[in-house]
Amino acid sequence: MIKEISGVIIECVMGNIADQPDMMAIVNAANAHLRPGGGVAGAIHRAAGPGLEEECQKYAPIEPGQAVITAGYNLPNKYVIHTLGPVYGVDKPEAKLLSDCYRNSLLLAEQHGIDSIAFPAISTGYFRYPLEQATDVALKTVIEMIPQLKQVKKIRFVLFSESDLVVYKAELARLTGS
Ligand code: AR6
Repeated sequence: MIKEISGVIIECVMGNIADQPDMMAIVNAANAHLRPGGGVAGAIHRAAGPGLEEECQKYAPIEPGQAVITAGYNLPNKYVIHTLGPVYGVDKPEAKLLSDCYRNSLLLAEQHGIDSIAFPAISTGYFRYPLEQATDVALKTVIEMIPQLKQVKKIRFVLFSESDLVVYKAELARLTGS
């Protein structure tokens, strides 16, 4: 599914965040210590190689909602933006912290001249944020940011299952009135 809002393309696809070769940056659903871990972080660190973890140690630990940027190492992407989502039911207020992840990642992308960026569904795996609620926060935050974006021209949401993709598509259609 592809939508264009004020010259910025928003896409929702099913796939692996570590296999998005046409994106200048990908976003990591990181842990506070910026270590490999499982899920998205594990896939990204495996594909990037040990240089990524080494650079990450300069910035760790990070707080929920914060984002930091590194090179992409063996990934096909120039940059990785690492952000720490809230653990649902623990880090509060969850919606604000999750929104901060998307906003701060996009602000870093703007500062680094990034024209295309792919996001996973932050916090919806090990951190147990309910997918529908997290989707609402993710898409609303990105759409709100569009008027401020001068560098970012393409934003891709990469979902790990067909059922997650269905939720994203429905929410994007609802928010964009089509
Ligand atoms: N590509 C795209 N999406 C994925 C992939 C992938 N390769 N792998 C999982 N997902 P999670 P979190 C989906 O757990 O909830 C880690 O251990 C997954 O189905 O990666 O923010 C870190 O080290 C889910 O929908 O991130 C942290 O400790 C979404 O991506 C902690 O988990 C996020 O799942 C972060 O937890």
